[in-house]
Amino acid sequence: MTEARPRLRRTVGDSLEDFERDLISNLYYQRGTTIESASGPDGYHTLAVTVRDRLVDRYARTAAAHYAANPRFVYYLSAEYLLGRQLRQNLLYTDTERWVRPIAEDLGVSLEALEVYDVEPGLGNGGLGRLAACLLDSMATLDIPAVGYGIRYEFGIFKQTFRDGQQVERPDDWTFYGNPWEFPAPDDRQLVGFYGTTKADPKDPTGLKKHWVPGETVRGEPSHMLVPGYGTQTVNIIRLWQARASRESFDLARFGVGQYVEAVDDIVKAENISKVLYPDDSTELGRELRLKQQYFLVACSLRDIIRRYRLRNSGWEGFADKVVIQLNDTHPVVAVTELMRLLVDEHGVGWDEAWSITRRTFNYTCHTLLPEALETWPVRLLERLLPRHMEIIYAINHFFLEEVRAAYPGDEDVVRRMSVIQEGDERRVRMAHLAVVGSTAVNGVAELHTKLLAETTLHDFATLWPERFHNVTNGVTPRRFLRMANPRLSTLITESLGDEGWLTDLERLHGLGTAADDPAFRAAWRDVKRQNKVELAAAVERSTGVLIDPDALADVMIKRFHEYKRQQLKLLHVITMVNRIRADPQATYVPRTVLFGGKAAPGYHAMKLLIQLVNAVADVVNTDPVIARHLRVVFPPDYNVTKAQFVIPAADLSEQISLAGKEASGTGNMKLALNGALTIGTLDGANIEIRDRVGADNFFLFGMDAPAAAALRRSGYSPRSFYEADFELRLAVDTIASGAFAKGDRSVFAPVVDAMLGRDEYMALADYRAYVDCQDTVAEAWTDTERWTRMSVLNTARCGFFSSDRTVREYCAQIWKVDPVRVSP
Ligand code: Z16
Repeated sequence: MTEARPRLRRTVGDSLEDFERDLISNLYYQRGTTIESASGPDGYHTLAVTVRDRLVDRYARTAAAHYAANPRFVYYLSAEYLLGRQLRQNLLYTDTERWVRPIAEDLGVSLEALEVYDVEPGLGNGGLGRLAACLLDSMATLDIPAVGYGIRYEFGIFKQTFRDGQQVERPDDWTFYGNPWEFPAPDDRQLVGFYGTTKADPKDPTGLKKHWVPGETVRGEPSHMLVPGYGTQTVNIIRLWQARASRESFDLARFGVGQYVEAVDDIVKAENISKVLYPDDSTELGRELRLKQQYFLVACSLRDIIRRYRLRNSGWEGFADKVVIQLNDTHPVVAVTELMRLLVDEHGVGWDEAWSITRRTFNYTCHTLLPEALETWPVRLLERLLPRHMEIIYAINHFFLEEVRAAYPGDEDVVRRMSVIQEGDERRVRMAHLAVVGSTAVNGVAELHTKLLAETTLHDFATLWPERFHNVTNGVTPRRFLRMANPRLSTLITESLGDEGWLTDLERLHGLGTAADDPAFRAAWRDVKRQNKVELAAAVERSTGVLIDPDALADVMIKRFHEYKRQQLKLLHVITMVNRIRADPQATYVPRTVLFGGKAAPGYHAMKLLIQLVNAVADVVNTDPVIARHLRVVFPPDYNVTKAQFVIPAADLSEQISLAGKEASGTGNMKLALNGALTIGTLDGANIEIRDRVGADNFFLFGMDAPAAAALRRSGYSPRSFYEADFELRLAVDTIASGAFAKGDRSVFAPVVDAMLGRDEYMALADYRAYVDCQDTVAEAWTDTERWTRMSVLNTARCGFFSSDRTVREYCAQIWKVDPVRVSP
């Protein structure tokens, strides 16, 4: 569809009358109902397709402009996307909300009432998936020709519920009521092979060309969703693949002898490939099905990319000039071998030329420093599942190690360290090494992350090929995370700056710097924050039953539960506040609401127990009349993009307290600061760059930096010595150990205590004192309302850098070397 030359004929009008007529028409002829009998879902679906049609019109013109220009395209390969709800975004991007409100009112429904049916596609875990969505938004906004490729998981990230405070996972059947935002494109289906054998090509003297006979084939069926740019005509797409049984999957022999049910088994097996998203955030899990998912994504997408290339081009010399592929983490890295296989085995390109094309086509973004998050796959598994790819990996590695040996004659240690194959009892393929070897550019996602990558994880590669290493600090889209999430603050900003230009030029927020000194502006700023908190309070009461005070300091920690992010440190602070109030109930305390949000991977027992402890502490705090006067703890279940859009605008304090050197970047930190929350944080990830920009006076810094943390670990870290040396810390840990949060049962949370006093892998106890003291400084600062507001305004004013528009501009200039293509109205 993308490539056909559409007739440039308008199909939708651009007046309110047209919109209203289309709504009625869609209700009748698409939904098959009437105004009188329409249900809520009928209303939602009708509105959705009516808005969608406005984007289809732009998409058709975008496809035509791209066809005519035959530009260089960015192809973003990602196993995860967290797009968020689509309805509000598309109303904003088509500027139709102003029509929908009066029409809906006439019909006696509200937009808010319809929006409850707008299901967020939860096709990702956390930061990496949401970053992919922000980058796509910014690429479209900057008129960059781009396609995102991903998997259409039938079940996205699980829904989190709490039973007796424990996380219980429920399946996310997100398409149950249908998805009005996607277009199936069965004509563009692809066949993907697995297993089987390889045969030599008798006519190939080099032995590098082979023929793969797969043992199993699966069909990939694409559908696409529209990705509109803001303030421009460009509408790009994200293409998602779903696995379907291929004709070969039907076991015809079995059908013949009446084994109908057995024959259908293979269909089920094939369709399982895209059934469910792996719910693991930054922990490797070497499961065969996951590797199948990765190859499925890669195989379908590369064939589609080649199909698109061939619509306007021929020959392979120009391929890497028209195609740039960005690999989002190691998940799609098998693409390096698949492109080699397609070129060498299927298209008869010689190995060297194929390698040159491949290397020039790919770039790789790394999102972690945790060794356990860097994927490795057992050689045995690859040999079985993708036999030809394993051979290609050996060949790539062979030529690569020749290069290493030439650079470091006699140094077999460096060869062992750099090899794509990790030797040992179970030989494994290091996907990050394969990615670096097969790419032109490799990037980290924040300055510290890139620096540490080059010094540690990828040190040998950064030494051999320094020119390949880049930093591109992450960003967030100001459309979703400021304009849509925080309309009140957006209006105030626009009034102050004079126009809405900041939405696509976020550095213009600097213009708020002077307004920070205007008491009337500060009062208006506070008023917005308070109204946002009133709204959040209502939502929190609905979901947790707990009342919160909109005048209390809203202290939020929203992110996946992971030991390195240190929710346990936050909890020690909460318990310390409880103990202080208990010890002196008459003293004055700054009223606080601590809000937690986030999921733990279903198999991550330590973090699931910590979730249970957070809920148990919340229970004790909120039901003790003395404590609840000063402190509330709430944990609304199922934190996701939709909930983020409610919480972030209401936050006063942003908790970014990971152990320095562990959080690659963070992006919630950017969203919160942009919405005027002050950060309490360590010198980790992008926190450093946030602090550099907002100013040290407007940021609450505490704790060890990365070198200090590394030094403490080397010197033999003992959490017990910190426990013994600090009375309040000891009391906090002992309070957990006493069973105070388990009705006196000391055993329930004993593993939490043991983890703290035993290994304390992420050295929370070492940073406890600095953290609690820093929180006292925060409380003190909060009492000076005018000063706090000024700091809040300056955070927003100085965070323009963290727009994903800037991130995309940097990718374009440093890595992609692509130019925009304008689409005429
Ligand atoms: C993920 O969300 C991230 C890293 C990773 O290896 C796997 C997943 Cl699913 C996150 C990082 O933890 C975070 O620091 C970063 O901001 C985000 O990716 C986007 O780069």
